[in-house]
Amino acid sequence: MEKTYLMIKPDGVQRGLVGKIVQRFEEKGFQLIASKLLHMSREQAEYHYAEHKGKPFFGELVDFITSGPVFAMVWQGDNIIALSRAMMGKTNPMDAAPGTIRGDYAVHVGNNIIHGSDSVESAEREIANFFSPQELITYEIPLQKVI
Ligand code: RTP
Ligand code: MG
Repeated sequence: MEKTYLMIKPDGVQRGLVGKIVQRFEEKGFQLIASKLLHMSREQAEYHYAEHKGKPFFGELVDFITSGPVFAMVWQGDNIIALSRAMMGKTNPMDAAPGTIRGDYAVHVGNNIIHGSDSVESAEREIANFFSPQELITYEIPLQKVI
């Protein structure tokens, strides 16, 4: 089953949006297999955003993501990487459609509420940056069938 790393950024945590955002992914039909509130180190942040190292916004991005606690989650489901990014909306909330998380709750690109992995490789790397394998709790959902 495909897994992804979803993270409610410090702005989403401070605005009390954790419950609403978790609810969207539950209602979609995805399965939560790990979660925790954490305040990441600069090292973890620089590793998480390594692909953006050298870009003009990198310093601000690391400052922001380490400025307060984030709500880190691992979710699983078919095609969850693409589907969760569609639910999040475009990176810049100015371009994010209403009905998406960023479209509904955010205005500025630097404060766009949520992160989601963009590939299977990124998801594996990002999950390992914040969770040990023992923290991923996979479980059967007997009444769930795929048709
Ligand atoms: P994320 O990694 O946070 O899920 O977002 P994303 O894939 O949609 O966007 P990405 O290109 O990976 O950019 C990572 C985060 O950097 C901030 N950003 N700021 N000031 C800027 O021009 C700018 N561009 C990107 C955003 O907060 C974005 O989520
Ligand atoms: Mg990204």
